[in-house]
Amino acid sequence: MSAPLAQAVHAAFQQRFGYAPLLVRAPGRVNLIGEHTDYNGGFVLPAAVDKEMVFAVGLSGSTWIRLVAYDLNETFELANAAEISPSATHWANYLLGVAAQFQLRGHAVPGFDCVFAGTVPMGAGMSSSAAVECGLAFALNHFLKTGLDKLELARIAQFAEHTYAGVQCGIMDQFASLYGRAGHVVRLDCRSLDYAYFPFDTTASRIVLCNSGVKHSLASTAYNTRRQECERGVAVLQRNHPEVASLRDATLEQLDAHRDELGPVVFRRCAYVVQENARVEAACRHLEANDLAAFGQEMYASHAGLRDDYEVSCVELDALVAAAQAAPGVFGSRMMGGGFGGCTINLVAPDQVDAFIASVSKVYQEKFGLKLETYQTTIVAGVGVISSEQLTVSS
Ligand code: GAF
Repeated sequence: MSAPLAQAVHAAFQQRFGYAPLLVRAPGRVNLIGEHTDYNGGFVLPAAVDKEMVFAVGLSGSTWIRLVAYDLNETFELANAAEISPSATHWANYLLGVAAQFQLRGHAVPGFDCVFAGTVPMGAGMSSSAAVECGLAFALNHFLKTGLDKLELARIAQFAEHTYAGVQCGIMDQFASLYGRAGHVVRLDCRSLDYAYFPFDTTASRIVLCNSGVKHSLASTAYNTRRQECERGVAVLQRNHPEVASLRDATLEQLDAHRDELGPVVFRRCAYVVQENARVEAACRHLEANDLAAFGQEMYASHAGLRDDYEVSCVELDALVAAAQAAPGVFGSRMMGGGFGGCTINLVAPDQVDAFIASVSKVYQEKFGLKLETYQTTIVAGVGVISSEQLTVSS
């Protein structure tokens, strides 16, 4: 947690609103493997990381909602908290959508004040939006004394994204932000919502993110189209296999048998999802066996599927993965998150990190004339209160 950032947000709140807020931190996430599987009832393997959003929140004592995006130096105000609706102010929707979800569940939301800022890069596939949603959901749960568990808060955040951001996302990002555990990745079964933590030793393998700088727009129809294509695939399979409730239940043999009815595009989308689920399960076995080389091979295969069959990569991400594959000390590399830009995730031997960054940056500069931004991340705990001790730590 960045104490200076929390101090700045705290001070901005005090100055603007004149009373003491609750301070909350909400991390972004990485996903080691299992992409576009969450909304198909499949498996994912994310972790919360040390790129975080920080919130100062308090009840305003009136009907006003007053929101301050500290990084953007922008304010949004709504006179009556009982009349929340989607706004033309893009960033405010992630917060308003969360408050609206509490209301939909029958919890009256009084006026509140919120200042937020963060270090999760926007549009980098690290779930800055989920961090924003989860942080406020956590704070409102505290103030409204609603006593909702973390799973319900994740759902609130996910549905805020559906309704106020227009992205029919799965639950991975919100789950990772809320359920993160320091030093662990979490395997989530997105159908049963069972989960298990696996230790991930970042001293044996560093997690290095390479930001293509290409902005993905999850709200762009491409993400929602992928989801619809998967649903079409399930509908075709169900005619012959009523037990197939989601692609999680489907097999490659079933897909092959109905290839003509599915059509080439839907076939490829579905085949990718079925194979990616198998890769997550294999990857977890490799992690338990401490076999990072084998784990990395699953990552490369995941990228190939995302590029060729799911078609959510782009030339910049493909070039970054190819450059990583050619660099020394890299266990695995792939695009991460929704796609169409954002970051690659790379597992790199600690003593090779500098050489890796230098060589991939050089390739990126030569190929695209772009300066590559990279982040070395550590795995942290999920959403929580920032204590006064944490706030006063000097760093
Ligand atoms: C985005 C979505 F928000 C997630 O739910 C998930 O589908 C991911 O893309 C792809 O795995 O981050």
